[in-house]
Amino acid sequence: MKTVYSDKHHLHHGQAELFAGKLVPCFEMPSRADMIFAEVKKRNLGEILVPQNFDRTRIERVHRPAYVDFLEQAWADWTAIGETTDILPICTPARDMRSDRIPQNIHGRVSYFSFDTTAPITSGTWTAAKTAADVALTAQNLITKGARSAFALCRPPGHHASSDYYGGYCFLNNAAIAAQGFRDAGAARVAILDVDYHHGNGTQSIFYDRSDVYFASVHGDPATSYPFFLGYGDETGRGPGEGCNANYPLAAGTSAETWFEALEIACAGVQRYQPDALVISLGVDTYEGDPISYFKLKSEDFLKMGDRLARLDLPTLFVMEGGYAVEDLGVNTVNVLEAFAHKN
Ligand code: OKP
Ligand code: ZN
Repeated sequence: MKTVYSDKHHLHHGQAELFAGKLVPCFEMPSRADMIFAEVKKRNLGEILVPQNFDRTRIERVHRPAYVDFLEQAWADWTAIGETTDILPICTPARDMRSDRIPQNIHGRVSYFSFDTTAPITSGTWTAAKTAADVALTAQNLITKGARSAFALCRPPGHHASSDYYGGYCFLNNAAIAAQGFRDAGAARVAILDVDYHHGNGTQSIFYDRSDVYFASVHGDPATSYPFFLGYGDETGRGPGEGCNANYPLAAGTSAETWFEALEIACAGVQRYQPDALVISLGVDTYEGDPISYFKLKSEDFLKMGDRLARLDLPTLFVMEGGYAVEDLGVNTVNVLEAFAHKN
């Protein structure tokens, strides 16, 4: 399996996120992608490619142009008012507040386009996020050109970012951009299977009204797990998209055995949909050692996961999402990919 990777992810390096009432060092750190990259090389997963530079219009197929403008300009707008630290929002438009007017000043704009306090924007965030989207599109293109699988080693991750807001360490939705890439290259139906511990709220939202992209996710129950406000089992899609969204929320503390039962049901849904291509939002924060998540998969379970995903027998793009037990992150991630490649 080929890997697409760029070291430009280092340009995104937040200082701190708000966690349990304190500013703590960001869990989503550059060493994460470095660890995965080192393991890909160590185990000879396959050739490693740098991303091509795609036009911004490819991103705007799933993100609102005003949002992309905001991300590209945010750091310049922030430093223009004399600020020098990372950008974090002050407030968020809740329930009955106005969301039809984009504020003019940078503090207002940051608050408008974000939904939490975990994703600082730094001087290099736009370049890193744009490059991660390019990584996903480059890997998608390999599959469109005939490869059976590919690994997009994206950082920052993407699945919490929606059409016009960021949060949860995510700015551009790499998996959604790639899924749309498959559609634009002629695939009639694309499925996205999200195995990250956290619900992929952004991906769900982007495709919620559509029948051409199926979204399935196994994740921590939003009643007790981040991102709290999306990911319940009764969210099944809307209008033409009815039946094309499938959530499998599991209680915090869920065992590997129960997790694999849910994966089995999610895989059956993907199979029924008969997609032309599959995108896996690959978070490995389901690991028992993850510092911010609460499932109990062991490193060997990630081999089993790769094995199961291979049996779907579909052209498959892996897009990196979460995983914060940095020491074991490379092994857990490459376990999925290697087991998958072994069967394909
Ligand atoms: C990003 B991805 C939980 C705090 C949650 C944000 C988590 C973002 C996860 N106690 N902080 O889905 O891995
Ligand atoms: Zn996660």
